[in-house]
Amino acid sequence: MRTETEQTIYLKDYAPTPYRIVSVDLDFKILEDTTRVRAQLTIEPREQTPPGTPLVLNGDELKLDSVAVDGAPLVLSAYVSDANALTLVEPPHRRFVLETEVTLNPAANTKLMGLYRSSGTWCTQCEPEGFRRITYYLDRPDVLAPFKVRMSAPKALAPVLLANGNLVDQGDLGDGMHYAVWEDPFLKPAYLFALVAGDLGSISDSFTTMSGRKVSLGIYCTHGKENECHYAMDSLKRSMAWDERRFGREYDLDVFNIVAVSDFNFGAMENKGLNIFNDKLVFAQPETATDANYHSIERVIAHEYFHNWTGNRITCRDWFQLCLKEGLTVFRDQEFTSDERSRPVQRIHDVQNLRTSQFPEDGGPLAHPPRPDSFREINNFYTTTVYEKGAEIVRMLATLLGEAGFRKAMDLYFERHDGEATTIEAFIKVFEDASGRDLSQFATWYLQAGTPQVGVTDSYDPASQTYTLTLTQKVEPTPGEPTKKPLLIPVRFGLIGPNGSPMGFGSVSGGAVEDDLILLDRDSVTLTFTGVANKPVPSLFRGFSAPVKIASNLGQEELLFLARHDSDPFNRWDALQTATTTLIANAATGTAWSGTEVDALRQALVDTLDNPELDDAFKAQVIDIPTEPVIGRHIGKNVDPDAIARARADLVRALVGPVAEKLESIYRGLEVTAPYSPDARQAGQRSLRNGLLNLLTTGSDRGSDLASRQYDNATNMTDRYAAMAISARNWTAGAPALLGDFRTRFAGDPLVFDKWLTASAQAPDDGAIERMRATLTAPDFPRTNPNRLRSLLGSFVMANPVQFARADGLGFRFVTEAVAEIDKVNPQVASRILTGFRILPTLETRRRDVGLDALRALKEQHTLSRNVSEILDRIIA
Ligand code: 0A1
Ligand code: ZN
Repeated sequence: MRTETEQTIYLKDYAPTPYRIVSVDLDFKILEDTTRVRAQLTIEPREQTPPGTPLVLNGDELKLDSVAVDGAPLVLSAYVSDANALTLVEPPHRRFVLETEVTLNPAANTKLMGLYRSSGTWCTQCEPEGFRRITYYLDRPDVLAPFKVRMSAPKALAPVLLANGNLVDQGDLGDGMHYAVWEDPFLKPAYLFALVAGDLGSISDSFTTMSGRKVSLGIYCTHGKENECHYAMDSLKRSMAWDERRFGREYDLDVFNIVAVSDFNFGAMENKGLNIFNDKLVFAQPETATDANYHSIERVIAHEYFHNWTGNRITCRDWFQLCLKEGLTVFRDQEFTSDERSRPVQRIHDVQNLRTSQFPEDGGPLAHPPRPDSFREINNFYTTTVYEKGAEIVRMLATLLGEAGFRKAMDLYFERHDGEATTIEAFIKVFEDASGRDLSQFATWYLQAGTPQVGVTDSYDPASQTYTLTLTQKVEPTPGEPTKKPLLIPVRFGLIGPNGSPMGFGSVSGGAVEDDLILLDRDSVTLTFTGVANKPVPSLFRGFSAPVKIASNLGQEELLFLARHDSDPFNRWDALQTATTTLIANAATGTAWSGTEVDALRQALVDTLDNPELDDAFKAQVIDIPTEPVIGRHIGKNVDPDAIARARADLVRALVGPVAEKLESIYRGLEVTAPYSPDARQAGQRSLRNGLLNLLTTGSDRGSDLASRQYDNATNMTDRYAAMAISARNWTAGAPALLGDFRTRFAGDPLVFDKWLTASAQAPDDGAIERMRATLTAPDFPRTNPNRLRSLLGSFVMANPVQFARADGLGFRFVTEAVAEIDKVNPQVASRILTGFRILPTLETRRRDVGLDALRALKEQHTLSRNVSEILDRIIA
């Protein structure tokens, strides 16, 4: 059952609009209950447009109050209008001004797209298609125009009036009203429009650019939260300096403002000169924010700021090109964080994230290419494939071109396309022109879905001192793509000799090798290395040089050898992850581990902990045992989450048992005594200590008490939250008490409530669903707030397979029922939660069947949004 249109949009149908928008003048009259929007659009036909071509402007839930052309009201026969469009049947064949008026009710806008109210503040979200909920417009990213915005509002309700660009006028209007006029000189697509009106506090600062211009910086927030905005401000200034240093990019307006709001569908939005943020990515103080929160704030502040060049100055021609701005900007924020903190630690963090969320997407029913060629609902394509795989593709370009070559290409990109709305093809062309390389095969990364699996076999011939390495690639079919082309896969590699040091070789033949880079460009490549004195251990995909799954031929002994000797820190980490995953996956599917294997793995972990040369953050990543969803993904089919959870806990117990005392003493020695600072070193120390607490809690009977003690004595949220979350995830004897205390201790702080919701949703106990149901149906649960809903339901579907994928179907049904309710309020949040069902094809039959039953019931019993229907149909198909 459904009502919304089911139309599919295709990239191949792209055509420019027949009319251009020359300039935009907007006038917002904001009153307590309604907002009147008057738009004056200066429009002209393109040269090729035949006279009499209708002009079709997009709308969404709009009601037209009046329409005029060049000041004269239009007669009824001259236009057609409904909620979704305004059509001028025969517009003048010259430049003209179209004036429309609509009235909005922002308080009723629970979809949080367009103009809405969040805790009383008026704010906007226009990407991708929210502007059409504000006024009739050519709402697509290739329509670029200069905007002038006048806004008036009651002074008492909205002393702060902000929009894009520079403030050019403001004043009093009498009757308690005032106004402001903002002008943005840069051409922009409507999705970058923003407006904020409200009673807000703020902090301010300034930044002097490399050419000596002074930019005023402001962060606006609810009164009383100003003190929690300083880390965001510091991150902003560091981002601005970094983009100058690393990419030669300078900020271009006199003002840069950020506003924190509590109701927001995503993390944040890069509106020109006026970024709007989910407040969880702005507010931080040690008592209520964790190190991970500080880390995300720094990253997202940088991400949105970097969009000013990659996204705003150069934008996307159409929404199929989304990864043009997103993949590139994620790559840039990852690089920023690597430079600001530790490169290997950041790389491991990013790859963990890729494997936890992107690989499952790419290997399941929701797989799609980073540059898709059709969609029903564009909001469903703000995915980890577009963002994170998109970033990996840019990283591979950087690997292929080298640092100087990459910078040269980026300079050419800015020079050639500044001020344009462009495409992935144009982006790749820049890299070809700057490097002289043919990247036509490489481009397949953007056009094809699925994670390649790379197979490895090798042999050594002592008589001729030759080493032979064969690499193969294969991509499983994905929805709509039964056959796959071979990709150009850059494999950064090294050979390691028996004594653990790097090994040279004479020559190499059989394939393309550039220094330490193998270019795997066919289904299979066999390389012959001569002059190899001993049998080497190959270290492949150093730094995770390509987003692939490696079916390594290395046994545990060789993996542990790499973990000890590889000069590449990423591969040291990865070798241990692979060794651990293999043991757990085998045990969960019936092949028990041997005592020797566990002893060897334990020794490798202990040696890492004892190594004085490694930093704490890295050690914490090494001792982090792969999560149940990651192991499930590794097994791939007939997955039984209970068996995985048991095997994982058994392995941790076997690993920890004999060294529990030692681990506890390291844990005790790592307590931070200095005053809290979110810096990488201190945060790393806490993450190692909490990683040990996690091991001890899963693997020994010491953990429960240690965690409760840590919870009670904690002086910051990082330690307190870790103690509670670890207790909950292991459902220790102390867990219910900690959850109870946490909830009351921080009652009244919504962002801390989110942490409670997450911890509670991830607990694997059989009471989890009842607890969640009680929370969700409590009369005071803020059921329109995306953060609350995602913290509870998003964490449940993504990180609690034991309860979500219960064989009795209770977990699935709980979620589909919640999704049906949420869909009525906010379709974007509902469809995002539903994507958790993408694990169905990997599950054992019984669970898969009850999961499909729940989805079919959702489809049959409810009228669903386009967002939810599209995801549902793709999973059921
Ligand atoms: N461009 C933003 C992401 C974003 C997308 C959609 C939104 O509302 C539906 C909000 C933000 C970014 O990459 O940060
Ligand atoms: Zn972005």
